[in-house]
Amino acid sequence: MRKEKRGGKDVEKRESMWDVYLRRGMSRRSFVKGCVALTSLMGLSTDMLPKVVEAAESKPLPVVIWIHGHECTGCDESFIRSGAPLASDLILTQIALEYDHLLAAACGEPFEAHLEKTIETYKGKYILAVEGAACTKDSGVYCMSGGHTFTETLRRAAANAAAVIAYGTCAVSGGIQAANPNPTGSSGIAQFVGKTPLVNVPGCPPIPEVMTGVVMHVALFGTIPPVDGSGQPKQFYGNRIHDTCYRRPFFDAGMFAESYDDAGSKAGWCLYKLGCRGPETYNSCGNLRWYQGMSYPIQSGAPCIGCSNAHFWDDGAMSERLPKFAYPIGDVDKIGAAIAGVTAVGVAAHAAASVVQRNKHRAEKAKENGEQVTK
Ligand code: FSX
Ligand code: SF4
Ligand code: F3S
Repeated sequence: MRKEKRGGKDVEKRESMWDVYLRRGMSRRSFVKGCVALTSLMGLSTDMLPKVVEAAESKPLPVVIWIHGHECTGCDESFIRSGAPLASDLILTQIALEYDHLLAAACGEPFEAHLEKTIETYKGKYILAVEGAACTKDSGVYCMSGGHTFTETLRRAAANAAAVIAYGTCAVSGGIQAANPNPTGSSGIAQFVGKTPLVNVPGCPPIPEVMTGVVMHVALFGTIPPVDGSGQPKQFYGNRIHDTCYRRPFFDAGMFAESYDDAGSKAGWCLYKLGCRGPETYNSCGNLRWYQGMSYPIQSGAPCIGCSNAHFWDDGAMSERLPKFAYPIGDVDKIGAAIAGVTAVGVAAHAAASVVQRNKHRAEKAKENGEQVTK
């Protein structure tokens, strides 16, 4: 917030991203670089860069209120490790984070009073980020903060927000709290959001840059980004993990790791037989990865557990077993239909084709190395 003269009077003006760069003595070049990064993060073409620069120069920093329900806080932990932009840059120069249970230094009554003041002052203008599930059993008493149930605060804060972002699978569909037997009656937050536009950003945790892209889209353009039928930004949830997986050629060749640490796993063979849910999971992990593109579960040798899917805990996410659904190898691009229509014959054909292809590959490799082959 800074003061400016209007009609001879001092009035408070909320700073834009450019104002913050100026105040901090940062160069125009680094401002434009920041805008370029945001443009790409939002999935916009470079033609849109002038519009992003213009908005970042003129629009006030988006006020963000960030609340937490039932969860493990992994989503925020993921967010503060955002690499592009760095979380510190985002928080200090690109958003006005007014309230966050995890990151706030303040606590107690002044902190809670600040939440109420922020809701009142920025009515209809702030972005509400919500992590964690809504606890509904016994009027929500199993999740309270500042003397209010989480659901009460959520309802009030959502009703006055410009947009709500459900950040993490818990907020989207209940997550681990909602896993059977769901003792606290936990659910996703949608039923408490009312008519305010809602964007779902699932993942346990989600990729931090996805959250940044969504927040900045709302902030700079005043609308939520294009979403699919599940309310998820198309830009980030348009592909299955399987579609962008670097182990995919091994899936297609029928070459599967049999255990987490066998030679096949280390050589990058497909993790399907270890329970990989990549064929049924929509997320950007294969493209964006974590920690400035360093890695993601499959790259670290762990099968995708489908953490952006609703109810993935009840679907045996952590068990070493074949996925619930098995796919005929030729049908991987028609997965929705294949899930419903797959037959035992198709699965057997898949398995047989896999073995034939794998043995052929082994024989070729052995021949190259001048070795005997055992089947
Ligand atoms: Fe859930 Fe997030 Fe998983 Fe944890 O806030 S999506 S349990 S990473 O922390 O809500
Ligand atoms: Fe990658 Fe999993 Fe698909 Fe195999 S099944 S290609 S490991 S996403
Ligand atoms: Fe989750 Fe699968 Fe990505 S487990 S982090 S959606 S690879």
